[in-house]
Amino acid sequence: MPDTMIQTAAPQSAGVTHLDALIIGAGLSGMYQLLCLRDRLGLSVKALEAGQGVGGTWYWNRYPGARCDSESHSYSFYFSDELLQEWQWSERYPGQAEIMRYMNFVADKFDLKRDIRFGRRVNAATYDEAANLWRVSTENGEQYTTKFLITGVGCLSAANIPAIPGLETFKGEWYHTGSWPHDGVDFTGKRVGQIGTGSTGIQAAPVIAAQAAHLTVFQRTANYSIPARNAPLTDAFKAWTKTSAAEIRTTMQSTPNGHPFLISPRLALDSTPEEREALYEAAWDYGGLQFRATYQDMMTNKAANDTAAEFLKAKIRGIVKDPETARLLSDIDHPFASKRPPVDTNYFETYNRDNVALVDVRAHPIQSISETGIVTDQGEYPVDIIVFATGFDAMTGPLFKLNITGRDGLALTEAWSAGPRSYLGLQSAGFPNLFTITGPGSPSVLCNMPVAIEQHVEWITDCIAHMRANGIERIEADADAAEKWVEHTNEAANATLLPLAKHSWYLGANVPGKPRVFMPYAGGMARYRAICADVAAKGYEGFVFS
Ligand code: NA7
Repeated sequence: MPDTMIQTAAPQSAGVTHLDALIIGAGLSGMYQLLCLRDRLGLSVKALEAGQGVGGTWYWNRYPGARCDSESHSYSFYFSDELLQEWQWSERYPGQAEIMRYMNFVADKFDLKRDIRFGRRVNAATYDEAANLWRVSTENGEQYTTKFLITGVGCLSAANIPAIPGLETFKGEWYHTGSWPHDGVDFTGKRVGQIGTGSTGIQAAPVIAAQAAHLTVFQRTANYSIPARNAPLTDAFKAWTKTSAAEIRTTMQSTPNGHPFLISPRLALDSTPEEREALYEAAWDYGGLQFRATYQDMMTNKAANDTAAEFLKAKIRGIVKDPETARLLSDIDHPFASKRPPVDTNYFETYNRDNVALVDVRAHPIQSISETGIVTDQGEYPVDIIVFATGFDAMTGPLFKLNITGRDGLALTEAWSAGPRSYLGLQSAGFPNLFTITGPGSPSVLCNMPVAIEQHVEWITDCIAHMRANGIERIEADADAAEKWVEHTNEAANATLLPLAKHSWYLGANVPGKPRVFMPYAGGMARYRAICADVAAKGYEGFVFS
């Protein structure tokens, strides 16, 4: 038995549970990390989860139309061939309910739930330097100590509810899409106001409009969207995903975004306008995020991107019948895919319904919420239900909510007050033995999530195994290495068109007062994977062991 398999004797003190490793969150990240540390390394480990079940982001995001934009055969764990053979998705893109079934299937197959404590929201995590332990508490008063603390809290789990004056006086119902009631919301006969036209709002609006008496969409920034072309999977496709699993995994791990398709080597400006039109038309008909892969230079060359942007704006004008609504929807101020590109089912078509209206809140900002509606300088729009599809305090928000305090009383909020300063998105100087799965500075939201998660979890697992095999008690990112990584993260973003979207949550721009720093690593998942592997091969270069 390798010594990494030996269980640490757990010192227990009254009311405190001591662990080798504590994981926060039981979404894809937390579940796989639990499996790796418990079953592969033999550690004493628990996961704490605020929800009453596994699922992470999908546990909370139950809004109408909630569906993954990654194709189902790629929105899967690839670490277990057996799991890949046993699980079968039914549609091209998995809906929220099916993803929840998948998450529970995984949890049950690997017997994970016995080590997940549900209904536990972490409210503080403090590093005790003398003991080299993290002291973690939950809202319901539980206490834990742990050598390793690993966050799997997701990038998009802290709801951004804008501070609009008067919300507290509103007599109707209101909901944020990211904490949707489990029993659903009945829109029948109701006048609904939806604020926000990101990926979520674009999925929700068609479904709400089909049920509600009336839907008013409040748009601040017009957005591109590509038809998803969702459909049931054919038997032939299902069979192909089983026989070609290894090949699909290789493709996903070799591409910048972790999706199961390659980016074309073609350059947009090398094509004639006719060739471009034909390729864009084919990509539009095929549907989904693959549109972005039509040309290699789409995300690096503004003139190339303009060709795609113009094609998509023309599509909007072609679909939407009312000229003023079409103008507002196609008046898009940023390059295509410089904000997270939405994928939809009948989004623009929804504006052709008699019961749907669009309000431009860029020109006429929301001033307040009254007892009966949403108010701009154009007057009140009466509504019975308000849906906030207003996104999240992304990436740093979920970590800040944990109240993490590292060495010498340094709060994470303080350490990252000018923006996240993480080495590889995995660790931060001043926070020993704390790992952040898909943390800021890693590809995370720019990648198909399960691909990013598997890489991070496996890297963390190998690192902990290495420490245990070598009797190392502490790992901490070196401050200089972290600074260099932050610089590299900025360079990687600046080599693309991504920073040109001034209202993007990638930049923190959606949350008033948040520092404008490009947070995810835009250098590509495959490149990032190679960098992490190289760091480990060089004895964890840039980390300090003690
Ligand atoms: P997003 O993409 O952040 O979209 C939020 C939307 O809400 C966006 O249109 C915002 O406009 C709008 N918003 C936010 N605050 C306001 C206020 N105060 N007034 C008017 N409109 C506002 O969040 P999603 O939930 O759609 O998507 C998040 C990710 O989940 C997605 O990218 C996928 O990765 C899955 P803005 O653009 O900021 O002007």
